[in-house]
Parts: sequence; structure tokens; C-alpha cells
Amino acid sequence: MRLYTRTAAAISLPLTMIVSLATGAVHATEALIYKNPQCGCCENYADYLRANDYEVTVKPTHELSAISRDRGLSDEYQGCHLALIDGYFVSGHVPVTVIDKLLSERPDIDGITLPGMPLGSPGMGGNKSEPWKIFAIDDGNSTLFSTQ
Ligand SMILES: [Cu+2]
Repeated sequence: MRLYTRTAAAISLPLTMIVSLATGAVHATEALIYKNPQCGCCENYADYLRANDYEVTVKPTHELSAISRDRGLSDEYQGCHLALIDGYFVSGHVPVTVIDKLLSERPDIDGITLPGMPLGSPGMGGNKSEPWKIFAIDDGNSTLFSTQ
């Protein structure tokens, strides 16, 4: 799994560079992350995005659930933080390979979410104990987007 993730990242980087060269714009993808002030794994996830060439701004807030709900993310589907990336929300500890899929396919949805805080996911400690189900959310409805 780790090998697969690295390979996917190695493939996606040159593609990003080609797109950047084609548009003449060379900049990192920006991510704005809303998190509860005391959340440590959210900071780890922010660092994970930075390590993958995202330009990350972290906004601590006590209104995370309300902000998530405003975007159609019901409580049961919320991750522990909410990132806004290129017109979508990305909630929870979603691997960058799945964000890459979102940004390259650009489906007509509001965002994607990995509910809860699954062990072994990016920014979380521990070992993965079960497949991660990442859901697409559109107008408050959920469909399976990716299983990792
Ligand atoms: Cu977390």
C-alpha cells in the first residue's frame, strides 16, 4: 500500500508540472483548513499536505461542525477538520492521491470526506485496521467516491 501511494505520487507530480507549464502559472495548490483549536492530528494533516506541495493556511475555530454543516456535511459524515481546496471541501484525513483524483476528474459535487479519524490515515498515528471509505457529498447526499 505504501509503495502504491508513493508510485501514484511520483506519477502525479510530473503531470502537475506539465499543467503548470502549460498555463504559465507555477504555484502550489492552496488549502484552507478549519480545525478545532486543540486538534493535534489536524496539524499533522496540515503538515502532510505541506509535504505534498500544498500551500496550507490553518484557521482554528470553535464552529467547525456548523461550518461543515453549512456545506452540506451532516455530523455523521464529518471528519475532524475541513479543508477547502480549489472549489471543493476535503473533510478529514483524506490521502492526497484521492485529492488528486478529485482535482483531475473535477466531478460536480461539493466535496469529499473521510468520516471520523481512521487509524493509519495521513496525520493519524497507528496502523490501518480496515479499508477507508471516502464519500462524495453533493447537496447533502453521499455516494462512495473511493476506497483506500
Ligand atoms: Cu484527526
